Amino acid sequence: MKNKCKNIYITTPIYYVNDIAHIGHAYTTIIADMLTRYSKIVGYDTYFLTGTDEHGLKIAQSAEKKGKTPQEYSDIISGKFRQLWDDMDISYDKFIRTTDHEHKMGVKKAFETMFQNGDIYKGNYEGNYCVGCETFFTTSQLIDDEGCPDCKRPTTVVKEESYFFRLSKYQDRLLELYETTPDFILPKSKAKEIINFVKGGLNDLSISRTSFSWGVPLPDSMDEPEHVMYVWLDALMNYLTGLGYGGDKKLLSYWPANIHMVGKDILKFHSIFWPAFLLSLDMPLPKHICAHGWWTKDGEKMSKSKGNVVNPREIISAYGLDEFRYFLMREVPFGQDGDFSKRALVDRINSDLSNDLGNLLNRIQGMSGKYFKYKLNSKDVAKYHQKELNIADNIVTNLENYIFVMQISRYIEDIWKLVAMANKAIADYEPWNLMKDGKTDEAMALVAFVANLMAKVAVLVDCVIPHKAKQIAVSLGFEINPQNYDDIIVKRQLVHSFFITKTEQLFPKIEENFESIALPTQETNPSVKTTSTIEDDNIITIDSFFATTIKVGQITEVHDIKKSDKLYRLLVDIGENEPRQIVAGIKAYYTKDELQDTQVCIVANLKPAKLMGILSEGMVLASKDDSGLSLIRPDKEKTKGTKIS
Ligand code: ME8
Repeated sequence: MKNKCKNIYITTPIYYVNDIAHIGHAYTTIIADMLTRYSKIVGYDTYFLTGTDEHGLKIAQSAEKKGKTPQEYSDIISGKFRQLWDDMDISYDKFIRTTDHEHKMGVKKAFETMFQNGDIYKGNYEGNYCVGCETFFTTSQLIDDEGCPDCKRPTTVVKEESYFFRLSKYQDRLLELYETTPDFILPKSKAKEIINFVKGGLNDLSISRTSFSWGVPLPDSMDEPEHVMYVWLDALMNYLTGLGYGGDKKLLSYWPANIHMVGKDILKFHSIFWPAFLLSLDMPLPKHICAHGWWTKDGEKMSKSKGNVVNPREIISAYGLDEFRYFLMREVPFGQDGDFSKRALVDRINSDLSNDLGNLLNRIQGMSGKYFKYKLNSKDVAKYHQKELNIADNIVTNLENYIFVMQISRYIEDIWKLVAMANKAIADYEPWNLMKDGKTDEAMALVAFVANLMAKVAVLVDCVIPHKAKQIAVSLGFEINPQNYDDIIVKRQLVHSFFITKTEQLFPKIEENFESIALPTQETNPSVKTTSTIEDDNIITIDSFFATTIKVGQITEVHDIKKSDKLYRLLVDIGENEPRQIVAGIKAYYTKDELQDTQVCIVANLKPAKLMGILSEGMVLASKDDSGLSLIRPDKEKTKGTKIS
């Protein structure tokens, strides 16, 4: 087995208890869960921490509004978070609360250590504070002298005695960190903004408050009963106290964290404040801060007042837990913003899960039952399918490269290449004809080959859709565990034999009609057509249309191609980690300047092809008539990567 001794430590943010969990919180937690499950199956000793952030003015105010003490209020909401993660089968090892006694002890210990190291001093704070973001701002950072630059809500003026952390002292060491560890912040594209911020100069940070009391008191040695700790110092410390820092230290061997999974909204706290605190504490730094994008609903920001907050429980009960997990991880490349719509979810379920994966299992069950009494052996698989096996194994070997650089949607996309390969093998070799022609050995080899591909898929998607992966494994008669990961994935071994069991449908198709926008009936509006006059042999269903992924992209570079007066080589950013390279025959109609930084629509799931020896990873959409060629573009600027439907 792989280096089993390696420790992996993965965390989510600890969520504020001023609100109940929605799709954004679920997304962060699901991705962290996926990475944890992956690390465990690969054989790493993995620890996964999540929890709730319960101190600070924001929570105190929310509790007051509900007529509860902050502790009572925190107990209720924290309990709801934990219950949701339990119901969603999130594989956390510890659920930490910042009101836990051990945590508070650890935070005090950290304050004392920083103070002893000369990094904390007493002063007076005068500035602006956003309660919603629990963040201090200088007046020059505000919008119209008052608004929070992050959430835009009004800030309040704060003037009070405070302890300060010498953040400014760490400016150079932070810049050195970003330079020497370019993958400290992932995706790497997000590092630039942080580096610029730090280069702009860091002010020392106010780390204690005296105007309210709902927080961790300063250590007794400071003799400052009026002060409580700044909530972000308290909160960030959870990553260490969760391992026993300042207490029994039992789990500190997991430190440093491999992955702090966060949303982009709190990247600054994790990539500036947190490493500076750790440097002051003389503790090793985390390996990666991974910042994902923001979810909106049907193109709009979610908010309670709009009533458009996506509740994970509702989605899961309507569409299924693994379906929800799959959608979140597959739909949007990590780091990009995503839009949640039921239609997009149902499209994914019906195409990727039901049509591709579910049907494949169905076919394996059907063929093995009909031809081989549900018993398959792999003895002739290599004889007939070695070439395909090599291709499949090369895809599988490469997958590992995607995970810890957060190319999660890419990981899933490549696994689906195995699914496609299996479905194609059935179509190409036609086992029903092999059986008719008496080529039983060949038919057995084919069905067993397909079952082996399915076994690999099941092991690989266990971290993504764990419950359905187990259903596949039960149907194939094998187990998903680290030993089998090692045999099937790492050592590329075949499963010698299968005893197939028929199970219920893996992903039943969802019949949901999204076209049902209420139209006036014919009686009230005679101009509304009720029968179609379209006459076209090529008519397609909506499903066929959605097999094509068309996305909005931004042209970031335009290059000539040697010896071609028709083609440009374009780099088009469609919100993935790398821009797509596309060769387009539009040179006769557009100058480079006319194209640079403009938006276009591209077919994003076209098989890559070489044109003039250059790989083209998509097709730019255009329309051409006698008057020439025009590119098809969105009429208002859209987020890069937005799907066209
Ligand atoms: O910031 N899209 O807690 P929080 C994507 N307590 N992710 C979203 C999201 C959305 N629309 N909304 C929330 C805090 N999130 C602090 C953290 S850590 C030491 C302290 C997710 O309850 C995302 O992960 O406001 C974001 O970073 C987190 O919830 C913020 O949770």
